[in-house]
Amino acid sequence: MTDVLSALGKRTLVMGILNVTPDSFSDGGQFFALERAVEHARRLIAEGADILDIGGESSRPGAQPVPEEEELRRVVPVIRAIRQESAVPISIDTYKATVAEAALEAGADIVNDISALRFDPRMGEIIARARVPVVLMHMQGEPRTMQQNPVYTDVVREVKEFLAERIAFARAHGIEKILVDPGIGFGKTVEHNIEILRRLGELRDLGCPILIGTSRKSFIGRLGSTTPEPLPIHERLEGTIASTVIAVLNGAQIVRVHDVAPMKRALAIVDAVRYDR
Ligand code: 8Y7
Repeated sequence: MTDVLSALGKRTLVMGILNVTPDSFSDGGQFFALERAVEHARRLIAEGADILDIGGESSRPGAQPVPEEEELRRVVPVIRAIRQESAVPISIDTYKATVAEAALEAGADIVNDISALRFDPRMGEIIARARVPVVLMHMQGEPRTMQQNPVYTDVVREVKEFLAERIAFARAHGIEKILVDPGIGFGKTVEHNIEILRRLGELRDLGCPILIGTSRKSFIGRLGSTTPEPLPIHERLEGTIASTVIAVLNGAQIVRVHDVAPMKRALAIVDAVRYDR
């Protein structure tokens, strides 16, 4: 199942984003949210997603935390349902050890922790015991306030030093499979995000596969717009593809995106050049 990671170095892997948040269009409650999520998962799989990243709490700037019980109610049934019909590798997007534990029990294969094992003291041991890969992501601050005034002397150096420290921490807990992520948009200005994309190659020295997520993020909406207003979400695909291609040419091996089919079409060309096929 986690054999996906064996394809690393052969082609770029696409992680499809599956947000499981309450259904705002009907009053059907949990059941309809589950049905909608499973249908979206089927679509991501059909489009060729190599991994699904399932999350029950928004990490968008300014978002409020979701209680643990609610997060569990959202993600666990979705993971179980997908597992019943597909062997697609599943990543659980959470920084809570209890949620990670239940998700792994339900069939998840990877833990994507935006806090890089900092927010929950039990996370390291849960992941080590399950012997699954972890994604360690850089973030300055916390989601609710991180975009208020991010400051760095040298953003790439600081991200790299942070990730090196978190890799050592994960290894000390007995975690062996480690992916790193610079955390585009997590406590970063537009300029910080640009600098990270330009110099992403410096993170190769860490010796871990690099994952990156630029999909539909605010810097794309701002850079791509010709007016003071950022581009609406549905006009951010081209910027998402451009930024992802740059990241891949600079060493990213896994890309986290909403729009799997267009990204797969773009990466077929990138991979043909990059991996000489
Ligand atoms: C990322 C992420 C989000 C990312 C990793 C959004 C959960 C915000 N972004 N996880 N999660 N990397 N590893 O706009 O960039 O998708 S949520």
